[in-house]
Amino acid sequence: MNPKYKHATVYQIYPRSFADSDGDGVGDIRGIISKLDYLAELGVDVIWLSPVYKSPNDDNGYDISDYRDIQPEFGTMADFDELLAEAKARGISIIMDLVINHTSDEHEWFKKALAGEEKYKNYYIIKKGKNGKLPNNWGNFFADCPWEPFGDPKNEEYFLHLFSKKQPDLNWYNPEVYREICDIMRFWLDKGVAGFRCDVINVIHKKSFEDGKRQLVLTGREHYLSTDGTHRILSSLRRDVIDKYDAFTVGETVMVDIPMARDLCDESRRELDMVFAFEHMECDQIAVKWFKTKFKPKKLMKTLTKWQTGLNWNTLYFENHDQPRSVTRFTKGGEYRAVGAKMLLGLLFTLRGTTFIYQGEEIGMTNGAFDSLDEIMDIESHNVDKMAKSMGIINPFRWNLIKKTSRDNARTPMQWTDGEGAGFTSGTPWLKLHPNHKTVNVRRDLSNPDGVIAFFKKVNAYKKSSEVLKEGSFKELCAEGDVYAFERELDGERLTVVASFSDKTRALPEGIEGECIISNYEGVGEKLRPYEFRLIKPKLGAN
Ligand code: ISL
Repeated sequence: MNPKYKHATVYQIYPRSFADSDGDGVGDIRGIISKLDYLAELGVDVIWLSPVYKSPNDDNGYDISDYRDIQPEFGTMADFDELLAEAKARGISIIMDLVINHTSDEHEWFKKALAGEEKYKNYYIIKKGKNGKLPNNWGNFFADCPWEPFGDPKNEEYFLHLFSKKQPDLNWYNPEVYREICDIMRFWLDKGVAGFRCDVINVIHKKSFEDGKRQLVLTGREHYLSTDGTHRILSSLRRDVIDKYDAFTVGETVMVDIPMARDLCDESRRELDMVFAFEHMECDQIAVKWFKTKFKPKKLMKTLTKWQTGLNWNTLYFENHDQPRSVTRFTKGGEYRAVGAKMLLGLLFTLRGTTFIYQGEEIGMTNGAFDSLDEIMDIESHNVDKMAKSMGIINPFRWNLIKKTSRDNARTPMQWTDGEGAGFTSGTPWLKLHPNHKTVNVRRDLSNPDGVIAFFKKVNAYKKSSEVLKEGSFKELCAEGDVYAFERELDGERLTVVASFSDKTRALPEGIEGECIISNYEGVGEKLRPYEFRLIKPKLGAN
């Protein structure tokens, strides 16, 4: 693990929705530059920048048509260079999103493949149909079919796309693809970026194209999840590129279990520094993420403990651009929105691991206020609607499903002020603004000494100053009902954390006493108030 980034506070920016400098309704790089002082003030060390590369935008930049150019609506390469320099001047590093499972179908490689150039056909996964049918029975991440006819239909050739049909999967058996991606990585590292968040990195290598075992979703995944081939590619990328720059990588690893995660970031194998696991994000769903069920705190707490004790080093996150907002998912919101947001942030800074914050989480932004599918832009949500329709699910039910799960819930424009356009844009925002920006916004929160941001800063600064929080071991003390408590310990020094997931008063778990150092409430009562969070220095001899 690269020690430079182990204890960093990482802040994810989804450029489209962060800050718009030119009034076209879409966030951009100059907008980000204008907010760097704010990020420095929060105590952010690293920015993870979601894709800013040239893209036809079928999946908001995760479909890249030129890895060495900037999406014009985000600005120019000169803007990017300035962002990097300005961030550096404030002690902030930038990691890029590395999307190398697939390109856009508008990438020149795919265009040349379509034009019949064998060299480039071999950059993608193109297979013959089987007896007039598709090459295999696999599923697709976006509720679609993963095979699309390639070129002239009479050739009966199909290309694989695990995501949208505008995102053809790359052929990682081809050493040319490996060389191209190494060059792209060097291009950005030479500019001075600190590393990469590697998109769906544990599915890039497919070990066979046989039919898969029938599953509710993603039939066929046993053929590509964390294969030996992927391990080999990752260690080569590390040796040939990452290590030469002292860079840092965090892998987005879908459907990963603990043994897989251990292998992917095992120090001796030298593959990734750390991984994003998903299991704790599944605690309010039935079987698939599109079927949400009532949130059960115990399931979340038990899953957190399972990963804290099962994996030596975790990424700590509750939000990103693919997940609904945590304050909506894991608390009742309403009058408890701010206190709940603080409690969740408290956990992100006191569990063992590297803290990742998603834009807006620091003010407790909530799920979007969408009224119908017409207001949703996310391709995944539209595909899910089509799929549900084909299954005979009628509309109020379909919308109910999508409203809660759509990735657009996290993509509504950042709420900077209570003004028109929420201080995000002077034009018409690309995605509906949440009307609660009138009260939930950065300016207002900053002016409140008890605001969510003030709490964020306090707990972030505390973590930076505390070896116990940074390096200490983890031990669960309580995960009963809706109260979570754990201990962090280093060389005999201990800290205890208590967090309530209840909107009612709760008893403090037995045996927990000491001086409360940080809390999301005034004063310390005998009982835990709704969503109360406490960081406690235990009395000597207690516990
Ligand atoms: O949203 C999801 C998790 O709940 C997944 O289905 C998601 O698509 C998966 O985590 C992969 O995500 C990444 O790759 C996608 C892109 O759409 C996502 O935005 C990105 O984070 C394809 O590049």
